[in-house]
Amino acid sequence: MGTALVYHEDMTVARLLWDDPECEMECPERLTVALEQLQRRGLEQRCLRLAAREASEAELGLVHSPEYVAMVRGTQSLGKGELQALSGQYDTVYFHPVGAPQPAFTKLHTPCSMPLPSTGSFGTPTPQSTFHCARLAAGATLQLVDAVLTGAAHNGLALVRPPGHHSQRTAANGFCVFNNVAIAAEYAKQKHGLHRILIVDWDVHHGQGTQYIFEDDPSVLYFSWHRYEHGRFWPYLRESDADEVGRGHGRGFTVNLPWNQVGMGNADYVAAFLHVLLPLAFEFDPELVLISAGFDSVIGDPEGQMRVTPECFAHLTQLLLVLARGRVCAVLEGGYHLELLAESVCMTVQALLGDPAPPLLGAMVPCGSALESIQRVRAAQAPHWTSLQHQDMAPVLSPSIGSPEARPPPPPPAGAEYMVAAAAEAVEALRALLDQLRLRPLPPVRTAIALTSTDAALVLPPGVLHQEGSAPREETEAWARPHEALVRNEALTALGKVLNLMDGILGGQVSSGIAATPALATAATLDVAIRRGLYLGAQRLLCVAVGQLQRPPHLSDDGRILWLDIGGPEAAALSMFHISVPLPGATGGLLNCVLGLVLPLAYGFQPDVVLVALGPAPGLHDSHSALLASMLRGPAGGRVLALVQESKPQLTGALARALHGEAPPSLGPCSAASPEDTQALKHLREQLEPKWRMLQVAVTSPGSLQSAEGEQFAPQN
Ligand code: X5A
Ligand code: ZN
Repeated sequence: MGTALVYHEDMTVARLLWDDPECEMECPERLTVALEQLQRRGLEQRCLRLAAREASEAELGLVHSPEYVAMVRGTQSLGKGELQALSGQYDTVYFHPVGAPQPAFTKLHTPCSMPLPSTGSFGTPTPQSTFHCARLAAGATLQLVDAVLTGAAHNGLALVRPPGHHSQRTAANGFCVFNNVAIAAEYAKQKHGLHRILIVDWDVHHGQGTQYIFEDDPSVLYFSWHRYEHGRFWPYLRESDADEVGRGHGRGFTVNLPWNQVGMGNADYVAAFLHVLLPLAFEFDPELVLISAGFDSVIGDPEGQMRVTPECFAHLTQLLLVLARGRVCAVLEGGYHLELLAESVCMTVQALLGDPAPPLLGAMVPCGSALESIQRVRAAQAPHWTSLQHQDMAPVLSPSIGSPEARPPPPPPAGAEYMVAAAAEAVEALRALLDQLRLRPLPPVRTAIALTSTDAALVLPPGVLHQEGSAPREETEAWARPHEALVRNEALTALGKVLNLMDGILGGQVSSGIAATPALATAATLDVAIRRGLYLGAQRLLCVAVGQLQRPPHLSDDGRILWLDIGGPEAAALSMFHISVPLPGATGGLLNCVLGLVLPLAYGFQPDVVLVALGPAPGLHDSHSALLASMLRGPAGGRVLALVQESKPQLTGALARALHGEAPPSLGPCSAASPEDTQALKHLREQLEPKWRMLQVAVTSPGSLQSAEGEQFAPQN
């Protein structure tokens, strides 16, 4: 079990053979640089490597018409001139002939060069055409789905080209020949009997091909964000806007989040996941998640012109891994800046492997245009999704898009030279940030657990280490001093281990830890852990206290500690850094609380470390605690310390697996939030939104955008 990586070097053969500035970016090096970087980082070696097979004609027929498949097959008998003419019949597509001269570029030795299966009804294998490559791309995706659905792998990535998401039933489009992800979704339904599949299209372009294929199908939830600019960006479609929600039985199962400006960054993307995709995804409860994983939204990409940094893809992946019991298949789509494509692919694979994601750097404040888009899609989808109902306070803005006829004609494509220059500039700006990330290597130990003698028999998940070390006794006593709850020998022993764990986490030896404490010592231990964290130099510390844990009275309110009490007596923001919310009763209420409050605050605060403490009466199901713990790995770069009471082996085991990167158990179909819980959350968010901008799901008022800038407490990185 683990992460599958599906690839075949034959997919590097197809390339553009004539002059076409719009098509030349879709080049073979996209695959080779990505694979090379995976190898250099030692990530490829950690994956279960699978050689891609070709999809059969029947498999292509799950989505495409027989005539279209025959047309693509027919390209094998055409010469270069005829192919160029044929390519011109489609929008931004090129076909590669059979037997064209191999370009001179360094071939990688890949582990995937096993012989191809014979091609059955397709006759003699013709291993150099677009047809062959495109069948491998679809086949690779199917193999990945097979591996994940048979349990041979937990999750995986298919490194493929040509990409797929623009391809339609009877048409190639936007470099795409066969719709790899759509074929895989249909295959998962028919061959594996699945009923609910989520497709997350994070490529910067709208996967209109995928949208058309599933627009009336309620068994496939299709989510896409895309550069749109009010319809002025390719593919210039009215149906890419937020008000397209699907048709017939499929209404509510197409979710479009159009970006009307370029330059969207990490805060915008994380906000879109927390406030749009994830609430719907949990309510949908998918059995499988397919990612149309294009990386053309990364900073420096000439197509996207966005500002997302590569590590954001680790966060997006992690956020999706809590769905469908972690059955996540990522399939390459676009991505045209070679270096940043490779970096982003590495980040995605790292997250799939369960490594903690590097912290997101830079201000976590979504921009006004992103909020406007988020608001519009929430309004369009609210009739179809319980989780969006009764939540928003701001009135819905009137649509800003005119009819497609009224929009100005598309500008001429930017010259390749200009794009290269712009990309180079953006990458330079990013380099300092990337270097900063590399200075903080992954800790050698991913998860350590400190148990008391009561729990010594607990069977640990594989890979989780027992932590026996302790701070010296005298030192521990000195730290414990004000607390009566810590005078007992057992409590002191446990505290010594907690201090040692905290040192390990902030010192970079351990990523996350779990510590058991004797009953009634949890609150005092938490207090000491906080003080120790500050003493060790933590600038910002997030404390999530669940279930009757008193906030230590002397705790400073200077912005270094954000105290979040889940299960407090009432919804109250006593200050910007002291927030209390009652424990939601239903699963739906808990999800609203986690996605709509806890995670936006956590991502906005950018803590150095997260402390999660489960008090005497946590009132949460173990599966809910596990979900909370695994989602709180994101904001602090994986640095989480969880405190639990001893003698709760189920809970302790669930937390250990979650912090170690295992997918939390599925929550199943979720019950709707109670009106009281929804009210409480709304009340809190109203109070906190002006300060904590990641909470916003709407532009407050048209004029307030500029003046609000810079008001948020700004973390010093
Ligand atoms: C897969 C993908 C982009 C096509 C751009 C056409 N296609 N201007 O990223
Ligand atoms: Zn794209």
